[in-house]
Amino acid sequence: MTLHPVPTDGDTSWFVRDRFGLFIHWGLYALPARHEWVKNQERIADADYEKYFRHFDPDLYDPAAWAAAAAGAGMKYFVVTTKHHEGFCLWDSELTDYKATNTPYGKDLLHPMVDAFRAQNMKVGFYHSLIDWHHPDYTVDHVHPMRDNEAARAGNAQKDMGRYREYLWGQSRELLTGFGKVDILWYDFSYEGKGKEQWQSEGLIQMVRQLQPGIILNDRLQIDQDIKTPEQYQPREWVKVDGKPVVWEACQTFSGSWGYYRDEESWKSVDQLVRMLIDSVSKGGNLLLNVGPTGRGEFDYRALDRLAGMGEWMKRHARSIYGCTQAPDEFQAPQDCRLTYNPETRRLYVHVFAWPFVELHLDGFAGKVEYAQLLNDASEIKMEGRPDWQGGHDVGAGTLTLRLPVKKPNVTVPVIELFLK
Ligand code: JFZ
Repeated sequence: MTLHPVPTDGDTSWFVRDRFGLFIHWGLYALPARHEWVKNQERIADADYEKYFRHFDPDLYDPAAWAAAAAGAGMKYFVVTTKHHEGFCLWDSELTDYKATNTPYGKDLLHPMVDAFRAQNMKVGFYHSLIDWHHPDYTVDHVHPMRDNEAARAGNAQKDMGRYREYLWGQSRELLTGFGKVDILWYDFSYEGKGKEQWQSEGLIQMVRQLQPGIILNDRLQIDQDIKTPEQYQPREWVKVDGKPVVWEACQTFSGSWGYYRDEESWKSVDQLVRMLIDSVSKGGNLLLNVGPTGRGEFDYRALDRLAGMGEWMKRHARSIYGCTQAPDEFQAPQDCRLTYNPETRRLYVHVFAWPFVELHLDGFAGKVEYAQLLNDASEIKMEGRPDWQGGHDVGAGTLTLRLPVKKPNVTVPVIELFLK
């Protein structure tokens, strides 16, 4: 049978249909352009990091263009860093001066973004960092940029994490009351000493649910909520908690870092990215794919190239993604393939990662398929049982054999649509 994830408080009904979202990591770290953790990695003091605040001026920022690029790729929701670990805020928060409106740019970045993505019918998600390397009351520990600075560590005695918690709650309240319906809140992250006690996660979750009933909450407050968020890896099977399948979303980068990283050369290909999206859906999950916009406010050419390439594929294959999930157990994917399944239309999709020579053998499918076609051009794929020539070579009785064209169709990943009986 088809697997159903364990129900939770948030409304995940749209989320498990939409499957594909855009992550945006944008902040001052776009200027050093060498990782969103640069302040930490290079142990940069506030006074030295200040130069990025003084020079932040994304004059080419055009959120309508971002939203169009995302929608064109087939993405249905987005999640943007309202604040990352560096502490800089994209919106005009009343609780800090460390925000976009006080940079040379001088304007709120978040409202126009939310409007632009909503105009593309995309759902709205906020990533919000629990960690804060700028707030005066946030204590210096082993994960802090000033971890090796004795004076900074000594300063902990004067700090009050309770005040930081009020700031965290207060900003959460701003984000959940000032931007209309927020569909996802993606807190990040917790560890020993900076976790549910410090954030008072239980109360925070209550407040969030009261302000935005139905909102989807992630799993990084040290109390699991609606979704699990495997990061930078593809799970080998449907993600489970206590042995039960849950709603999950893999988050992935184009090139390794989340913030804009000019010199990174490890960009994934369109082909690889499309396969990652398929792979997630074939295991009942989503893909949240990240762009790190530049300090001028643009998606760089490599990101635009990948988004356009994915859109080219999605244009013809979206129906093997939206509304789809893992195939029922009785259908096992053949070698080099992934299966997805739409339980409403009862169509099964065979995604062929490596194009075989003319025959694709589907063990256990015999007698179950009414019609088969290539999804990209709706051309019929002929079906056979056991071939009667060459002694049926080595094909067993329960096997359905598809007769494929010799040449791989001219698409990134060809998909065969099977109409079940
Ligand atoms: C976190 C962030 O630190 C990172 O910058 C990015 O925003 C990503 C989506 O989320 O990444 C993590 C979080 C936790 C761990 C490692 C990376 N961890 O616990 O090892």
